[in-house]
Amino acid sequence: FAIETELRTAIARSEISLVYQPQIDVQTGQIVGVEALCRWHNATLGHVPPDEFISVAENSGTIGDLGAFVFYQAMRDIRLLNCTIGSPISLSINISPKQLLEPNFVNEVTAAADELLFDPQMITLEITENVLISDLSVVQPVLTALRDHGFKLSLDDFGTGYSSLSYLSNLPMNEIKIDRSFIDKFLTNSHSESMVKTIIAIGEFCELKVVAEGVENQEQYDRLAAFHCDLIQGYYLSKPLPYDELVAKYYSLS
Ligand code: G
Ligand code: G
Ligand code: MN
Ligand code: NA
Repeated sequence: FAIETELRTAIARSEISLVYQPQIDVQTGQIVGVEALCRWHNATLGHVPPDEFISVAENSGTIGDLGAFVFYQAMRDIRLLNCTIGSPISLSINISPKQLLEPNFVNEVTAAADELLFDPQMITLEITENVLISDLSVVQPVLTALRDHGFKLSLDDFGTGYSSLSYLSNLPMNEIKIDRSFIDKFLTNSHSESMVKTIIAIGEFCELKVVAEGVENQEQYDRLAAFHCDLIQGYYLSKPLPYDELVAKYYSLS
């Protein structure tokens, strides 16, 4: 219960921060976007990983506030960055299934983009595949509304959950992210290699961008490039960085 109690006041105490992990276009080698990931440091609990506190937030009714904090902060940061660089980058934000299905979500995220003058076309909302466990008749109108407002949609952790090709063709997605578990071992495990190739082929066929996450070395990068994966993310290029470090590493103007 300590996590739940502390989490209620974590935003007010400025304990939640964001880090940004670059996404590189394999064709050009340029950064074309970043994924925002949240971090929580609490005086008594120390660093609590998002895997733990996101589900607590979902089950204790605070995911709406936490999620709104994340998308406002991320849009503020990346809008500021985009104002100072030549070619603007896109912003990927993780949206939990519970957060997505809160009645005000579409209004709030749209209002945030409006207020901060952030073009929704430059925002990708990442939704994990297991959102599809929920009733499609509930999920689909929300996704369609987001697309109508201009947001891009990405299916995160692809290959691990319950999607089928019929889901994919019925949902207004723009992108799929190959789950890290396949990238971890696709160089040595033929099943994982087949999964990676198949997901890339599905992406091509469905006209979806394909992102590989968790790329940790050059061999993986080169192989994914040879397979025509579109975007690469992972420690090989950069771990997720606080805003100031992201700017210093990639955009220092000195
Ligand atoms: O950053 P990383 O290790 O530790 O993230 C672990 C998990 O937490 C990932 O599945 C990631 O999608 C999720 N996560 C990180 N930040 C957020 C966030 O702001 N919102 C949601 N819903 N999930 C997040
Ligand atoms: O599920 P999601 O894709 O949102 O989560 C991304 C998670 O993967 C974050 O926890 C992030 O810190 C982590 N991550 C990013 N790049 C790498 C990597 O190259 N290797 C490993 N092991 N984890 C990574
Ligand atoms: Mn993600
Ligand atoms: Na993922």
